[in-house]
Amino acid sequence: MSSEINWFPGHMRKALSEITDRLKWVDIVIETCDARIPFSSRNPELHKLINEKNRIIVLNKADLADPHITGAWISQYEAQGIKAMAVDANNKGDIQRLKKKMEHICQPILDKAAARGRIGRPVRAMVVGIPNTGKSTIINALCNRKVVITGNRPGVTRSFQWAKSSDSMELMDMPGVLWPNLGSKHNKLVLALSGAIKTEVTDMIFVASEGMKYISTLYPDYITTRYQVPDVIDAEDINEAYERYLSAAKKKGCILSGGRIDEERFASLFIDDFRTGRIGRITLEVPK
Ligand SMILES: Nc1nc2c(ncn2[C@@H]2O[C@H](COP(=O)(O)OP(=O)(O)OP(=O)(O)O)[C@@H](O)[C@H]2O)c(=O)[nH]1
Ligand SMILES: [Mg+2]
Repeated sequence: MSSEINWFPGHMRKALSEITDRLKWVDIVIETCDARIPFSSRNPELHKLINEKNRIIVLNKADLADPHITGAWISQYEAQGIKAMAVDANNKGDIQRLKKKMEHICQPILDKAAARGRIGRPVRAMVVGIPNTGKSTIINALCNRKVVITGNRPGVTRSFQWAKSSDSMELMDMPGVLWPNLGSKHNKLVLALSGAIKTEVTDMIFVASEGMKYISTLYPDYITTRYQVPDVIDAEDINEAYERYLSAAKKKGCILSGGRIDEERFASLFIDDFRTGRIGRITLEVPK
């Protein structure tokens, strides 16, 4: 992957304007981020749009993230007066807590509506965020049934869609949106590694080898243990990092006929290991 990576197709531009147009219809916005990359998975364009609304930041996929660092992020948000929650969308308790928090935040709006005669009006929520952070999964979990499409790749939801959780809650699913240029080289790398950027526009060998190098600096034992490679001597040494990458690929049997290392196959395997938590619970960004 080069630092020129960019993925801001037409449907994302359209989604941004759909979000802008429909914000007035909702009482609260759920901004889903990826708990493994809480900084890079927050879209600055979205942030500008929803800053004035009732909002909860959901650090989703918390089951894949380092719980101590997730706790530190939540504490930081709370210290800043920002409502935030760590969520595993597949955990019923987490979803119940999210629902309760949404209802609590929206209660004053419902009370006002009731005073004007609109008794029992449902809470209306919009779920936004970058691709593949689990927006649609959270909506299905809140509805307790499969109402919207989910998928293990970015760009699954293509247009806004209402989903009714119950008589007391209506949810609007939105396509995941990135932003032009995607920030620093670090942002791009971790967005690609986490699965927010579609595979076709990324150099997977670059993402995997740089990802492995980066994870080695943060969690050296995880890589050594999973791939049975030597301990890191100098985490910044690119030659050593590349040797460890090749050695891990060899250990995993990624070898082409003639004995050459199949770097591409190992890249997919490594990225999949990271995305499914098989390397360990990893967070790539700590609060500042
Ligand atoms: N481990 C784990 N996986 C999750 C969680 N939430 C969602 N997923 C998985 O993440 C993938 C993406 O989920 P979606 O709900 O389709 O994500 P989305 O944000 O709606 O994605 P787009 O519509 O493409 O923007 C799916 O494979 C889900 O099963 C979670 O809390 N933990
Ligand atoms: Mg979706």
